[in-house]
Amino acid sequence: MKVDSAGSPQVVKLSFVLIIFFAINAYPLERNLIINVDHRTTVSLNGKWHVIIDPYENGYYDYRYLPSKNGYFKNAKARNKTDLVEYDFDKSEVLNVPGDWNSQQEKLFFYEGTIWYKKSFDYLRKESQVRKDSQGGQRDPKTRVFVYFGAANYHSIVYLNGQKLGEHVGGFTPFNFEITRLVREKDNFLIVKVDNKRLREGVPTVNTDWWNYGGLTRRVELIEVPETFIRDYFIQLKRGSLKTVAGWIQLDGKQTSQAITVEIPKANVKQTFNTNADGYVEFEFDAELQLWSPDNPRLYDVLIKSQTDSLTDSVGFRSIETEGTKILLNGKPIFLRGVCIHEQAPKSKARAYSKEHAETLLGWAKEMNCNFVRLAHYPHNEYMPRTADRLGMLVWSEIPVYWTILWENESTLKNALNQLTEMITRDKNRASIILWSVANETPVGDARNEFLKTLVERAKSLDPTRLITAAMEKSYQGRNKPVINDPFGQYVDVLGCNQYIGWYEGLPDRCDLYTWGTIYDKPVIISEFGGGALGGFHADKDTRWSEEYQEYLYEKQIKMLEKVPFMAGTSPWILTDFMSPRRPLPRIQDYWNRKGLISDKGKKKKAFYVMQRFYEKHKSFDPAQDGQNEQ
Ligand code: GCB
Repeated sequence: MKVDSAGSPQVVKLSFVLIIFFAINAYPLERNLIINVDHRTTVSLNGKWHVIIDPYENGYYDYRYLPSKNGYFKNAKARNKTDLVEYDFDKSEVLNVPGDWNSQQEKLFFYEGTIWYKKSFDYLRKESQVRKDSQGGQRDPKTRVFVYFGAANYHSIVYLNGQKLGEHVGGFTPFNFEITRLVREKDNFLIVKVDNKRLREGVPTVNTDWWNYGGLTRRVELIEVPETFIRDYFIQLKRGSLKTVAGWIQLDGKQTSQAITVEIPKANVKQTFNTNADGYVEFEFDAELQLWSPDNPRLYDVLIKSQTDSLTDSVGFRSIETEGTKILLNGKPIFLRGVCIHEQAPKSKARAYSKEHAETLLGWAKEMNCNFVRLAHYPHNEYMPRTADRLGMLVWSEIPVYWTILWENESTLKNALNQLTEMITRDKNRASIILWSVANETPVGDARNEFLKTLVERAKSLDPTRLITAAMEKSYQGRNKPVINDPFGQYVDVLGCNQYIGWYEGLPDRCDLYTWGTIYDKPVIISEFGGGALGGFHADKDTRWSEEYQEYLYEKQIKMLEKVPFMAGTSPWILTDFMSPRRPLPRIQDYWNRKGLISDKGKKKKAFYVMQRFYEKHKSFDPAQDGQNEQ
């Protein structure tokens, strides 16, 4: 085989064209995400999928490194004994979906690259009176069918029956493609190329502190909807009000002008509105509602009925605002008794994806007396905010704009904006979510400020009801005065501050020396603090990695933080140990970040009880009353 040298001008030019191509196609120009999948007619494609591990992307590129017309997505079979086909999905191994690949096979533990997934299925439409074309495709169907992915990490290209449906970039948000005309009654094959290679220009970028779990990490569903259907809607209390419900509805399909009713039967609400020629309507009405709160997580059935479709959701109503350094829930100050959580499945080396995982993780947080969780560092699966809604847990939800993103790269910004949009689109009706976070520990600088400001503007335009935050770092005014003065702070409603005094910065006693300050009249959440301990390792409080060191560190931190008058909440790092390639120390870390308050085996460490007691004692904690520190 004759192959061009890799650096030939032709190859360089083509790669450039390919980069532009991906940059344009990976982020949908139109918003088309279907929300509230749980309440729609769906058929699950979860289960065993055949996979081909393809580190050289041989199923995608030909030997000239051009996208091949006959890649693995064709699902070819040798038809006779002379045929040359060098792959066979049906003879290949299988992986479970949902699920990351790293935890399913030893050989995939560190794998970063492409794996092809294939699922075959038959599909009988709810509307069965459809005419068939010569290939078995369905003409003039009365319903529409979509394939929906809860998430796939990181870059996915999706094909049905050999034809490309589209692609998606970003490992933590959902996406869907319409397959109405391609799906057949028999023998469909859905093929997805999933590539989790880390990219310098990616979001997140190459360096993070969590495992880069690859694959179809969340559920895959077929969704069947009427020809014109309710694709998206926003229904929450209007900002600043405790009784005016405001929002909008977006139809998708040809019959755009329709009468739509919004009903909340338990609140005696029944209102009718008319969508415009774009299938869109904004609405507003007053209602007598019991407000949602951690103490009373009241959810109402909301029914949205158009002439062609109807959908229900379970929605809570509450307000969230700030006043000076306080956060107000339903008009009253609330102290956020929080904890950070990674999407690490409890007691396992896998990424969490299920309702049971969500219940365990949030159940542990409840046991610690939390009313708040910071879902770090990316949007978690939808069961988390849904479960938080039910349990009465306030939520900080975040996109993976983490550490050292390429601030000046246009496609990086587009990517971040797209992930932010998808996160807000999916979860904007969850009462539990009070904060959208646009970044974590990003280095101060003009390009970064501009980048993040653009994200804040987008978040506010998509959702005017919630507060915007970011986890930032402190600096010092003199030796013992940490101060919150990141210039980006001016653009957020609530300041997050991560600090590791007593772990990365001195020993726990150092906490005694510090008096905190801020330049902003805004609430501050100490969004991370903590240190590592190997569950079950006991020694004196000066011995690093012992539970006693961690316990002492927490005691000292709490003593320091209780005196910070502008603190509106804390979310220590972190609920459970989580896997990270940055943590190789043998016999202590073994690729686990050990800062969990609960071990990888599900056992509570001593520091867990320190937090539990602190939160118990301070169920109505108000640092502005209790604090002695000056600003
Ligand atoms: C941080 C990061 C978090 C890390 C943590 C640590 O500041 O925000 O992602 O995992 O520190 O353990 O060092």
